[in-house]
Amino acid sequence: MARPTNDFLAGVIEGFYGQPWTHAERLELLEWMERWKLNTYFYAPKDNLKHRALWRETYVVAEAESLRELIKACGQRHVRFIYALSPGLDIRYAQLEEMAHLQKRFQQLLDLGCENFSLLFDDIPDRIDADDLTQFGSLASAQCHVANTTFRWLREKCPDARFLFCPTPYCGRMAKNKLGGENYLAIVGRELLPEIDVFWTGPEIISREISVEHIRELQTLLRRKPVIWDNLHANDYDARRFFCGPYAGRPTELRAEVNGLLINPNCEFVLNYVPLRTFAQFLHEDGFFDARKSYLAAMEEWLPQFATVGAPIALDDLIFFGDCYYLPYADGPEAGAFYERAKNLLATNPLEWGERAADFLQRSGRLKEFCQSVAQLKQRKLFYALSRRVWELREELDLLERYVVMKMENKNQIVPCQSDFHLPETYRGGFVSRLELLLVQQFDGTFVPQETFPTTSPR
Ligand code: GDL
Repeated sequence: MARPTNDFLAGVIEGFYGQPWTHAERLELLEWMERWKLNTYFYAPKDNLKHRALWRETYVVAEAESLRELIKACGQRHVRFIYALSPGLDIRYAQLEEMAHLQKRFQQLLDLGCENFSLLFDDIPDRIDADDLTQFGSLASAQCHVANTTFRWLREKCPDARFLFCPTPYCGRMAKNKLGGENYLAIVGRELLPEIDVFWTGPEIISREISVEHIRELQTLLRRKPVIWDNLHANDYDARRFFCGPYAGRPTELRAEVNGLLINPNCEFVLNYVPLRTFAQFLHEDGFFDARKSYLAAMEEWLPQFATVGAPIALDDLIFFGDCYYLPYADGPEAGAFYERAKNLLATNPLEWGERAADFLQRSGRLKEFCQSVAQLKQRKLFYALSRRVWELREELDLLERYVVMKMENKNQIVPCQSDFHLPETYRGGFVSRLELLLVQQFDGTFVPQETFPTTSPR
């Protein structure tokens, strides 16, 4: 298996919704990237106004200077800086002024030292206005026209510029649902200049797995190898979670089928050490990539960041905690086993428990202690990133412990279980929590109103 050459885009997309990373965080990222031989940083923070909502507006001096510094820092760290704009919310494809706006925006970046660019058309309304339709015939053609024109203009100024395009349907499910219109991807395959790279997130937006077969099918349609925009560790869609598990679910053979692999990780920069470290290992692995082994090694490297003003945190405890926030589709093995234990205690008679309750209480206690010591982290940014999650985890562990103890003490007699720390409205309270309860998701993914959801006991 060939290792990625320098043409292969290997690195990080800052492409999530929510608060963008700070300048200092980006500089730290570049330090990691140089150390781990990641060669690309892709700038696309969704909620930076001038990236998307106000894509026509140029930067003021202070903003431009900070980008200039970042571009320079990328150069010093041997990292390719790619600048993206997302004009798709309101661009009128047929109007010449819009092309002028794009060029003016990219020209400002060229002047700041940037040499690589991208146009993103993800997460935009799936429609095209009448004028554009008359001129181009389809959304895909309209977007290709804008991308090709911008690319040609750019290559005159910068002959080696890399240019990437994110289609409106950017995963298997969207393509199947014909997002963007009939034959969208085939049109892109035909009409987008072959030098332009095309992003793809896999079968889903958040893909559990990305197989070689899946990508080969896409290559035929796109007439090129895609660049993977990997959302495996993105957490912008769920405020309660973050993902510090290993890069997983992609075979190393995938590397030869794509023009690049870029990872769009957790919003909280400090939580990305293990995702990025294991991702870099995956990219450079010559033999078999063992995701769990890579995770355990990366956790050991991450541990020093967990220095506290009190007692030291043990690696085993950090791993147990990390297993609770592993990957979107999987708990880490320790968390998985803990969950099964808890579930089993709730479902069985204490007379059958043997040592199982004591074992559960011991593990729960360990996890709660970890949550408590997080408040003593010297690195406050890391604590702030974790504080709401550990609060919530502790609260659930507390409640489960109470229930298990109640069951044990009452020898399986059902007595009301109450807790002064888990009171109605302040515990799992609020409007959104109530909305969440209205529709229940079944195992096959479909939703039913709560009353019609089949329960185990008759109502
Ligand atoms: C998306 C968005 C991305 C977001 C991610 C996870 C792409 C191409 N676009 O659909 O900005 O962070 O999902 O929520 O992935």
